[in-house]
Amino acid sequence: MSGRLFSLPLALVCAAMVVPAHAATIEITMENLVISPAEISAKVGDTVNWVNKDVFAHTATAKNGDFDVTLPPKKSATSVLKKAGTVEYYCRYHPNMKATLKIEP
Ligand SMILES: [Cu+2]
Repeated sequence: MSGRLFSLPLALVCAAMVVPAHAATIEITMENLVISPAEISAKVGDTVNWVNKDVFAHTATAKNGDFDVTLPPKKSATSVLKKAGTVEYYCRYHPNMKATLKIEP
């Protein structure tokens, strides 16, 4: 009987550990032809939530080819960072929209 009483708290602890503590979601917004923040740090395993607040489409296209996300007007998308490095990216439709993503291991 006492064994069953102890198993419930243990199960709750295990469930809490499924999501690694360091994994975070960072939000990058595109509004009025500006990517903000222009420079942000993240870690491998983090999720980027790309938010397009404009009424036209944008892309987040990595210069090194690591990612190429297309964002229809007023839509958002997510991508998970898999590789460390400093990635410069831009919008293919508006090449003067540029930003940097620093991905730490
Ligand atoms: Cu654009």
